[in-house]
Amino acid sequence: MTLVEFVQLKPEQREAFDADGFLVVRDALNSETVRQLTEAGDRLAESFLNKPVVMDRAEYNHLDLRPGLLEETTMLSLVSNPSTVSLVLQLLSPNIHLHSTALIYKRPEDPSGVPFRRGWHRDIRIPRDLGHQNLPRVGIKICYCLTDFRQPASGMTLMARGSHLRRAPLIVRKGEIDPQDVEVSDLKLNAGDALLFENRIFHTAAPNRSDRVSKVLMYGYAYRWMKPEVYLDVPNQRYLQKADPIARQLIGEYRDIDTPPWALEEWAKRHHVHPEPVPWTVEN
Ligand SMILES: O=C(O)CCC(=O)C(=O)O
Repeated sequence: MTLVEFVQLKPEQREAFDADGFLVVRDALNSETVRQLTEAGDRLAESFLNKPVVMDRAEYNHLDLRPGLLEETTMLSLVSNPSTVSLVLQLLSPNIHLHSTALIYKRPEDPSGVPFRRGWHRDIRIPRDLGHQNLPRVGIKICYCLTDFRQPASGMTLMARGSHLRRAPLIVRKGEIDPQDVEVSDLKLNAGDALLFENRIFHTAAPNRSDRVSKVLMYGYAYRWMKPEVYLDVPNQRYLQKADPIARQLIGEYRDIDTPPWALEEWAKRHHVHPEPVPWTVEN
């Protein structure tokens, strides 16, 4: 896939993303692409999928595989998926690259099992250094659904709607697992849909109480001055040889942040979505 195809971010999509901290993109992938990605994902997850059944051990039933995804040709080409990456570019800027990759599978757990402790968090650990006040938006993850998520509690990541603007930690009452004063969204999505969410939104993994394995791929994009996760730090030359200039930027070939990101800047100019330049000084 290449970014030859341009998808305009609609004003109402921008408003929804700014207000909620996330955005659903329906039918971001066609069924053939979902099939190919699932085949590749199942290959990578083979030993996880073949483990004996043990209910009610979240960590045992949850796979979060990060390195090695781009070895799969379909997962490599997903890095430039036009229907989603076009939108991420317009929400951040052309100065971005791939920051993380994850294949997340959750096996079914006992539907009547006790609720388990959540892992509510904001991404990239930025609040550990900057606190919760005045956090910037610096990255967006694209969660691609490889299975349907039509029933509640079927393994979709939970989002605390609007919590990206929160200036304090979440408040969870003693003995409870979810925060009190925010709307917890368990989104109903179909295979092929994508969920975009930004780094500041509080979100958590949740158990899969359905009777099928839940499957998603999550690709995180961030400004080029953000160091990617360690397994993407040095781009593999084999990936770069197969890539066009835009994919090369996204995979991380443009390492000098003082050099402009030509490939995506030109793309943004061509489609009239290049942000206004920000000067260092202005004449008074
Ligand atoms: O496994 C999940 O559903 C959540 C993943 C997550 O929290 C993350 O990628 O930051």
